[in-house]
Amino acid sequence: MFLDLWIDFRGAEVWAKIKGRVPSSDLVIQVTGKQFNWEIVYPGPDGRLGTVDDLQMENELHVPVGKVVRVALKSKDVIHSFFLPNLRLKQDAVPGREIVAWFEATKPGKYEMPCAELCGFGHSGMGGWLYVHTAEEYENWVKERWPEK
Ligand SMILES: [Cu+2]
Repeated sequence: MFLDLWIDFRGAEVWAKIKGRVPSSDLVIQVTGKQFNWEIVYPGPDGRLGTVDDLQMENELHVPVGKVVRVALKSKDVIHSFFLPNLRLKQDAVPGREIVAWFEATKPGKYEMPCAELCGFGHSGMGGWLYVHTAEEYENWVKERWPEK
């Protein structure tokens, strides 16, 4: 009983840190679940979503290492769950809502990005990859996508 309360007491602080205060982010990316893909929209050089330089990709989330990334999660059909097991992040994507999640990847690499909510017959194949790039790699990736005119 005491231990349980202690966990609740200590856990509340951690929960508040992770879920309560979203730190100011370096990058905002929109991730939309739809049967059976993750649709990823990057804001482009202007840093704003919903503008002409947005770029859409399927199942590939590219981010720089050591930066706070804000994910605006949506769903086009049913409930999906955005899961980055290596980063201990799991958040439902719910139709009709935009839910903000965030992470800061500390190690470059390629990590699994499955859907963790049974969302239909194609659920088991629904997944993508999180690519965490070094600062230099990321810069090159951006240059390739948005070459300056
Ligand atoms: Cu799904």
